[in-house]
Amino acid sequence: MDRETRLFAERHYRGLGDRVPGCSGPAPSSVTFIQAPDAFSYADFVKGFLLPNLPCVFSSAFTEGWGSRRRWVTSAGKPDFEYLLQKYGDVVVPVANCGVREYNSNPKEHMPFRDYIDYWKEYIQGGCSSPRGCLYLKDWHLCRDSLVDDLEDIFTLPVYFSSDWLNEFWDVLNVDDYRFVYAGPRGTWSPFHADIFRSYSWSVNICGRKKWLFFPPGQEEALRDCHGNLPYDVTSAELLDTRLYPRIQHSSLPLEVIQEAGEMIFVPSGWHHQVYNLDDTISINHNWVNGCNLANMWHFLQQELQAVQQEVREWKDSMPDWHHHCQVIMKSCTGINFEEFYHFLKVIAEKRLLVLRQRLKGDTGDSMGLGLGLQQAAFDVGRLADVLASVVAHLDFQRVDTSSFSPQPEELLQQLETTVTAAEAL
Ligand SMILES: O=C(O)CCC(=O)C(=O)O
Ligand SMILES: [Fe+2]
Repeated sequence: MDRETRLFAERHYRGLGDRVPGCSGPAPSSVTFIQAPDAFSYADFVKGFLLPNLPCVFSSAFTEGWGSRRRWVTSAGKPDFEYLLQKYGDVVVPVANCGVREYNSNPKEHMPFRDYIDYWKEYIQGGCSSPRGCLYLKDWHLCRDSLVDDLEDIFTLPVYFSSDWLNEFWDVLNVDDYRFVYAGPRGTWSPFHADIFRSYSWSVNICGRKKWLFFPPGQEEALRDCHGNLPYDVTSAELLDTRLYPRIQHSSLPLEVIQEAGEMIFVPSGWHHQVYNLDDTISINHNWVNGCNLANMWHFLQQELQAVQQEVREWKDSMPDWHHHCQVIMKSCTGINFEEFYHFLKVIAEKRLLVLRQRLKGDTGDSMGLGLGLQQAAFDVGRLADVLASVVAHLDFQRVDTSSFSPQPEELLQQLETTVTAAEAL
């Protein structure tokens, strides 16, 4: 990140004040298509898409050199089953059944990749149908689970998506990640959802095509049913029933995007979407959070806690550890609670503080951990300080037992604020 972009981004967040970042209002009528890698910088992406929280599609030229595009795909543009079998046949992968609804998702099972490929071939031979249903290989953590040593060759992380704190955090802990492979025949699809923790996602079609239906943040409200639940399938005829969907007349049409083979799509924070594979498709998708959507994640976590508190409110007065139990329930429903969110902020903050303090002392020797550069690190501490200030001021965070936290949240906030001031001159 250059200094001018950092100042631009800082002004953007100052201008927002306490409002949650993101675009509101009806969907734009089309998505921006970015043709040429040489003519599109990281700063262009930050200013044009990350800050305004708008989707875009990058041409296949951006993924031209990827090993997966060469090796996983036949000359006819189809998945190279033989190559994939030889490479990953024994790996156990998660598979969802698109034909069966379980709440607003699909039931998942695990099977060897080999068995999934057998199913896929059968499904093609059956004219896109199988007695086993419509199976979709989803959320395969190829990087995390892989014993293969040539990972870099599969894909190269595009610079636009390289400020990725979620994966940076998990890489430090070395237990998990949010890097996935999706693979499925024509007809497989993902039900209506917004991404985990209101993260961004990016997705590249290694082969095949996808149709995306997008709704900007807030537009999903008109799609809620009479119980306040979001639909499983936004294209369902059920939505025309105004007794079931009382606000449907206020809904606007989704932004429809066709993503071709090799193309890369940016999914902004909090945009609900539904996705169809139009052909036999393999994609690589990552979820990511950084300084630009950190406040969205924090806002989402506050909403999740509120929802839990609402659900169990009748026990508030009779249960001594009620607030603690709400955090435990939140952890099991959302995957994270306030304590873990603090831990996430702490891990990233300490890494940024380390490099910035070295630089501020005049030590220019070690560029380790700088990633997108000094200006990006300075921007990051500013966003961390803003969000941590809001966390520390939150009543429910004040109820969390932080006695074993090191550093103490107020102390970390102080360190961040001191560094923000010192980094202004950088
Ligand atoms: O490709 C799919 O089926 C879903 C992908 C998705 O939801 C995402 O990348 O956020
Ligand atoms: Fe998604």
